[in-house]
Amino acid sequence: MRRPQPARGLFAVMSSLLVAILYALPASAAIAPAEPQAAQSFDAPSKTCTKWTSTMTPPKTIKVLRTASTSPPAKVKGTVQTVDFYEYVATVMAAEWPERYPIETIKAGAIATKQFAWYYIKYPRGGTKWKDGTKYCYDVLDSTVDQWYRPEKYGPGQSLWPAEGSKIRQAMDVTWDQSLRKYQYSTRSSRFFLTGYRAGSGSATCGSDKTGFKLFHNSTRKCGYDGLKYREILRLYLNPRLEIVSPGANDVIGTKHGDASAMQHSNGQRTTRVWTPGQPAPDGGSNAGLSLSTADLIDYAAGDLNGDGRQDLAWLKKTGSTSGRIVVALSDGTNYGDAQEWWSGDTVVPVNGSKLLIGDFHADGRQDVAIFGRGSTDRTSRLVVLKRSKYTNATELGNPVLWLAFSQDFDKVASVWLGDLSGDGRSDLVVRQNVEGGGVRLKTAVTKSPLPKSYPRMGTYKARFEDTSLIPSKVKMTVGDANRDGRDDVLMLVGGGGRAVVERLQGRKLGGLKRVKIWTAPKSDPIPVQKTRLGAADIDYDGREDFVLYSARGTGTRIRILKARYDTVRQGPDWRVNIPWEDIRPY
Ligand SMILES: [Ca+2]
Ligand SMILES: [Ca+2]
Ligand SMILES: [Ca+2]
Ligand SMILES: [Ca+2]
Repeated sequence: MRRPQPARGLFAVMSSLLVAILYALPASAAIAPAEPQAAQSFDAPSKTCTKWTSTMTPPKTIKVLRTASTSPPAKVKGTVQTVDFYEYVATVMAAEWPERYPIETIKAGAIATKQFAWYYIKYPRGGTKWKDGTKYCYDVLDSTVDQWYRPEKYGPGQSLWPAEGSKIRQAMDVTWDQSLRKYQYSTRSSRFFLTGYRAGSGSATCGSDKTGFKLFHNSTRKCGYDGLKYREILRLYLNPRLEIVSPGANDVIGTKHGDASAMQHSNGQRTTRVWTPGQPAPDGGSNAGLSLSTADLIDYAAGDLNGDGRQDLAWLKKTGSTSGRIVVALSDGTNYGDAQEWWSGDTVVPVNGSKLLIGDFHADGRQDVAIFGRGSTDRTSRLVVLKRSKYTNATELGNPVLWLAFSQDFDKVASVWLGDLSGDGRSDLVVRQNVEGGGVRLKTAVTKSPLPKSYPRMGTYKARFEDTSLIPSKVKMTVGDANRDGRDDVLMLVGGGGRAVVERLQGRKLGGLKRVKIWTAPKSDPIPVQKTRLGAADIDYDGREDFVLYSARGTGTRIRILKARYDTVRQGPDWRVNIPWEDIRPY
């Protein structure tokens, strides 16, 4: 999640000059936008109005042609207003996706509302208006031809303006950096498409009137009541080939781009090292170095624990055989801040050998902390979740709740990750086993949706991938969404028997994994897989998590980025650092 900068003051000043008019129209669906229409073609000079070409970062402003009549002295009809884009979306949302809707429906609406306007800023239709002898261009109309925009009723300072903390503002903030695409197989490219929404039939049930391009107020509201999360709603209405683009995974430094992050293991100490794109060949890590003492240190993990879009660091310290404390250092955008104790108590599972994991188990946009540990009987394991229930209490984590207790010999777990394979916003579990006699196996369990009130909260734990031809020491894996379909994938680097191969095991709805080979390392620049460790981050800020390879090179380490594309990778950046490869652990 990423909160936008506070809205700028320009429009707030303008709106205060306007006379509030109460419109009789209901804040509902009668006021949905027109059908999507193809952008017309124009001469080059008139093609841009609000000049904004990015499809990754939302525009800052929008030009709106006012068609509504208001009373003097603030007659706006026929004028083009330049409006802060965030304010524009909030004002439209207040009318179109009101507070009484379920929050997940509002989130889906917030993405569609933002993208509708963004689309016409990026692909202008060339609208102009003469006023007092001057020609003004505009991006959208304030009427139902586009989206209903009435700041005199719903704008800042008015009674219906969505306040900070309202459902609308929460929904907008959680989804602000997210946008939608349709993948096109024919051109192997993704299209930033025109979203829309309409009232739809009052009798339609959730999903029954889906078309692949629009949302419907009536039925998506029912989806919200049915317990669907916004990604599930978007996928239901906008599939096939929908991509939910959520860029910047693993941004520690606060540049928005994802960073390469690894812990340097040395005697008695663990030191964070973070490398950020745009800085050539940094040496010895960046300024985000934080040192942890190894005394009683069990494990550490990265995650955004305060919802500002930056990855923070958490670690687990042992205080007894089944008790510990969780300490957090928040990233301030430049460095990790002071260590704060967030929780201490009974860990339920034995602390020794346990793994600390971070993920969102409730699909509420807040990252929770989990501990994966030994089960209470032989050859079993357990996963417990400590819920982060609100942000207002800066340090609050709930006590561990049993999420899954299952037949998995704890001593046979080679690696464990959290990832949202099913794409509902809830973390699922991925366990790697190295098969006796050869090969690699992955087993998964998916958190149920909607979430059951009591145990078990996960579906069946079962094998989803197995290849007995693989040599475990030459197979490196991590988890991230490499094809930006909103579902996490297992990123896999496979060596042995020739040149190294990059593969993606694509997460699927029920926790399945679909194997797709995407790239073979060139002969001229091979990858020493056995002496490589794998991390993931969205280095180029396109919503696809990229492969971060840490490979042994001389006495140091080569950090090599393979940027994920749909069916291949692009190489770079490529850094060399003076840290022995043996000491580096990606996190
Ligand atoms: Ca954070
Ligand atoms: Ca999930
Ligand atoms: Ca994926
Ligand atoms: Ca990327």
